[in-house]
Amino acid sequence: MRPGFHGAQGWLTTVSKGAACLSALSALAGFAPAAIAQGFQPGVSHAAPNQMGMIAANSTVADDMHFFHNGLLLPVIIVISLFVLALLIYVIFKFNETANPTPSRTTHHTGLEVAWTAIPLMILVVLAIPSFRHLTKQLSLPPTDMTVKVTGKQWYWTYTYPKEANGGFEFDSNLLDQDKLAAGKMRLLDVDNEAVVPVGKAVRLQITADAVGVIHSFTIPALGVRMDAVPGRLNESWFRADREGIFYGQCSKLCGKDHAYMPIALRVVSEQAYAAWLADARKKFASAEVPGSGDVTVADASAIVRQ
Ligand SMILES: [Cu+2]
Repeated sequence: MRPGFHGAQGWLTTVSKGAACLSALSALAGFAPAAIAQGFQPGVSHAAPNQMGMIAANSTVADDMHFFHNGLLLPVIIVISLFVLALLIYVIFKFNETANPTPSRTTHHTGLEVAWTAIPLMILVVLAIPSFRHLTKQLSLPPTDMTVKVTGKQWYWTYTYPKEANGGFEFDSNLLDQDKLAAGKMRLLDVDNEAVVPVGKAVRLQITADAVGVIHSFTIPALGVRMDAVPGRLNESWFRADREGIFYGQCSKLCGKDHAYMPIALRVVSEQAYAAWLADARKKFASAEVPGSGDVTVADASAIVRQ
């Protein structure tokens, strides 16, 4: 979390802290040691049961989103709701038939009409400014350290690590067999091949969909990433993970019969662990040699997904 957001978010992070306590308690009780060992943390990797509020932020973009929602939108809507409730209660008691037998015949009040137009307008402007600022930050890529290309298919994801970043391979990431889930594995979230990235590095995501497929949406809430995967189009997004662990997401565009069964599992590891994983993955996925490119064109993207 950015230092600047601590104050504004203090009372709002209570819920996530509660979730962290619950996970600590369950670990103490020997409830989920395997899951903890794999970097899984309820409320951090994925929403905990009965969790309120959002999953803990793990990138500067997600921090901004949390601040915008928790620090600005929520207080504004609470004040407006309480104000309207107070007006309703006032009217019910002050202007009921017994208290006010002869009602006023006023139909217009210029000052009031200007006020109830101008004040909501000003509230919207106040909300729009940080909203556009956050959108710009989310969509303008800073200088990135590496690129991962993500292709949404029916119904799984393919991750491509371009040659320039010591990659040159790609692999499919499929939902695990739900009937044979190992202990500590998350139902409907864990996959056979996780995407892996190093912690603290700006990762550029190039997101597209199978050229002959449908539209998907690549979403990882903890990292503040959500981007449509559209056939024939290469969208970009980015994130910089603040801490290690496994972070889950799901396809967020209704894309067909197995929409619910194409989860995203992204593991954030130390740089050394990432280098070791890269060396392994290059061997493991050697058969799926892909053209290297940090700037895969749409034509390249189609060629890759057709392989
Ligand atoms: Cu999908």
